Amino acid sequence: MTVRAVRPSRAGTVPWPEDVVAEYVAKGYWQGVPLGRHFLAAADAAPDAVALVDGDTRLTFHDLAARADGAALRLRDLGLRADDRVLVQLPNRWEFVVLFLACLRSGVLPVLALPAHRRHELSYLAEHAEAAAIAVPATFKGFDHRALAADIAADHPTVTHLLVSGGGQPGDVDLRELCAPAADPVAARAALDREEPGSRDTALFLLSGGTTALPKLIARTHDDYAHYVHRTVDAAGYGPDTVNLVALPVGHNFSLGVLLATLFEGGRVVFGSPEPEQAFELVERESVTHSGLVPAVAQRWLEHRAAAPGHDLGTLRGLMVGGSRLPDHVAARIGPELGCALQQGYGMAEGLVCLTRPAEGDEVACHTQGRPLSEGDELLVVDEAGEPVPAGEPGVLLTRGPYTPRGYYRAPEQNARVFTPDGWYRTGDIVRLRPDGNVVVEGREKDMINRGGEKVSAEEVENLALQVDGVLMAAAVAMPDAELGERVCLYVVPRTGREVRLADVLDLMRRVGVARYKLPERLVVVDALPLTGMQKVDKKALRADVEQRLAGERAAV
Ligand code: OOB
Repeated sequence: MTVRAVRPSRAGTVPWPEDVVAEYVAKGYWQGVPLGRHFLAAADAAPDAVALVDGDTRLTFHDLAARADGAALRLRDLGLRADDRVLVQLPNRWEFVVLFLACLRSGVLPVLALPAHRRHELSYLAEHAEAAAIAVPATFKGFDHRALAADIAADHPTVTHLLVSGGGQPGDVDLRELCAPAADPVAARAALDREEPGSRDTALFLLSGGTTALPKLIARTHDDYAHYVHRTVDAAGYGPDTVNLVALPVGHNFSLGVLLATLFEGGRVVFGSPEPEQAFELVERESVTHSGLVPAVAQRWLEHRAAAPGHDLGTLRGLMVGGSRLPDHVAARIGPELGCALQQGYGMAEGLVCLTRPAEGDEVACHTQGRPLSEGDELLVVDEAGEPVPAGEPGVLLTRGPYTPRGYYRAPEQNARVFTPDGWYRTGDIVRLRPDGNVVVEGREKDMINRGGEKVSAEEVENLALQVDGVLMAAAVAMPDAELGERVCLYVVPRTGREVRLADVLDLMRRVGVARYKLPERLVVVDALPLTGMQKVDKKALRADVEQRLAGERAAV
């Protein structure tokens, strides 16, 4: 076997130390096989099996592989090379899967944005990743993604191609044509195999959930992501008979892992809406066996099931729920009411993912967020002084392991804050580690609002609010919400003699072009913000304040 140099990924990724690499290789966590080859192995094993269902489009493994290789060669024809970046903002459609696999095959790196992102986020990502291309649907849910992508391309000279799905303009690359099968699949495969990416190269960029003003990029390698995917297969029990309804945005680590895990096992991915009526119809029509949801959506499934029990959900075996805390009382209803096994998930784009294991029973599934996927995952729970807490006590979780990179891409200051010198990532989550190895998420120290699984950085919202005329000070905090768990509440101190309304803040955020899920849903105007002894804004006091206001309002009705 030829030994390849690891591509530098234009410097800025933080590699694992060499001794750790040697250990991960020796222990078999890193198999030295790029992700594209794992997919092709599954495709070769069952070429005629249906791999992907998206509405009326059904692609077999053979189709999908031929399309991925066709698209990989066409990316090269456009001049895109290994390590060039494509900013991908595609909804859960077949084109996403083809383009993503094409990237894996060619070494072009996808930067996975979410469909909800707008100018504020995309323009930063294009800049920071030095995107060479942007892939978007022409329109989606009434929004003109093509127009926004064209504006961003005009501002960013690195962007040379717009890949547009369904209705582009002259000069755009038609993404569906790009994703057509290779004319000669055998030759295409051979050509791509000759220049296959190295397994330790970066394979993709994920976005961090928000804690800083702008999202950070997480460079994930072929080896590290393949380990995550394979351990997901083991923990979820996927096989060739798995039919997985992937309803959450595929740009998210949670759904991307599940999607690849299903395909690598020769199972079938079905794209569809998470809304219960449509989802239940799909479960029936496609004999869906598994799905993954955030708690807010799982709750809607339960409500719909209770109100309209008509659909036959008999094929459904496993429901993975994660991304934000699933309340124990909701967890307890899933098995009995939906007739399938609940599997809780707690994880992060930075790496570590925990899942409850079906064999450990209902108590674990309903009261914990699971245990790490890999025996190579290290977990350390520390107190405020950074010392390990006594066993079973709550503290901040630090982690490192074979699929948790040692730093963000090109973010040395942030890395100095959230990665320790010996490579532990400080998750900012407050957890309890049970003697059986399962984690219970108790809270969070980081300044983030988890709106039904969508992560909102308080700092980002505050910086935007400070641009509103008349705002002197601003603080964003989570307010509890029965449906989404949390929503964004903004406290502001107006300048003397000025008035600030929620509409003013929303106007500004819309003008800047911020993803909608970040918009505050309540504004509280105060004379001063409470401060801690360290003269920082006392967010705990603000959270208590908004809770009290909500309780008062509930009592009043
Ligand atoms: C997943 O990934 P991200 O990157 O969107 O968000 C990570 C953060 C965690 O640090 C934690 O604060 C929160 O989301 N979180 C949970 C949770 N799952 C994630 N908080 C409480 N309970 C849970 N079950 O959200 C993600 C990535 C892969 C698998 C699952 C979730």
